[in-house]
Amino acid sequence: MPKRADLVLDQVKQRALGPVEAPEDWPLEALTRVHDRDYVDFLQGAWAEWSADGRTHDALPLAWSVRGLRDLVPQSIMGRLSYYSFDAGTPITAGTWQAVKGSADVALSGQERLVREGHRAVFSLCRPPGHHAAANYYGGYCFLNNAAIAAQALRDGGAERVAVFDVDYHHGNGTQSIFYDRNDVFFASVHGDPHENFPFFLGHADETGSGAGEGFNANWPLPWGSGFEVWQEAFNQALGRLRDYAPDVLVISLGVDTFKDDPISGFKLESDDYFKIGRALAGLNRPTLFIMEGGYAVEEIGINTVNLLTGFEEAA
Ligand code: 5XA
Ligand code: ZN
Repeated sequence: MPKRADLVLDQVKQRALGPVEAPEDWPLEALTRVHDRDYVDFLQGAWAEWSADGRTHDALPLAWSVRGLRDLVPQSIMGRLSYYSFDAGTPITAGTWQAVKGSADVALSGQERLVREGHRAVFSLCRPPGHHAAANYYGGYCFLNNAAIAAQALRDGGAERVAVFDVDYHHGNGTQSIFYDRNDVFFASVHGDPHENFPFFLGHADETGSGAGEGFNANWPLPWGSGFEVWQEAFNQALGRLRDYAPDVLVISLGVDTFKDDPISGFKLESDDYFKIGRALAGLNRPTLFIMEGGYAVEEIGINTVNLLTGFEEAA
């Protein structure tokens, strides 16, 4: 729903949060730093392949390789839609590649401005979101992982330690899996318990990283119905871990589907709570890149997003 981005942008402008700028076009190599090349090629060509046979409806997967089935890349476009996806809620349509490439460009341009122009913070109004997309699969409305692409670009630009803090209602399974065995990008997430929430198969508290990444992944799954007090306690614990990690740059996966009236989520945050979250994030005192993720309470999405950014701005 393009209106969602417009509503956020309206609030950014109304509250004069800062200059609004268009992104630059980035080379595909910036995407393949975190995504597999065959996956990016698939995304880029999927609609042309799908529509070549005269199909005009959205492309959706039909079957998945679950327990006992083989992990082979099928040849047909129908098979590869299944191979590269993990849910049935993320259709590919005529403008998908342009949209996801544009969204990644917004993230890449954001990190570049943060560093080059020495800003305290930059907000990348990415649409569609990215945190469910892994190195080689899409789902949850996400195709390219904007936060991970930006975090990697920050590393490549010279930041030694980057932290990604995901405050969206849903666990950022894609971001977690991309950095799971690394200690140069710390991932922390507060989210709805995957026992009862999408993405269901990642996001538990015992997922702490592997190999060199052991101890550099931290999850706070919370029950459906959690209000700000419960949420804030987990959030404060995450802040403590982030402070200990002392990243050179902080990336926030900013979803506002934690809002009490969000139609697909189960937390109970109020619009005013977002100011407090912004202030607390500013307390980490790091150059900070905000990457837009989810949020479906259409009337409030702009207000809540910009409340958080205003809280940050006032405290920074
Ligand atoms: O953060 N992720 C989302 O908001 C999308 C969840 C998709 C559920 N079908
Ligand atoms: Zn979400």
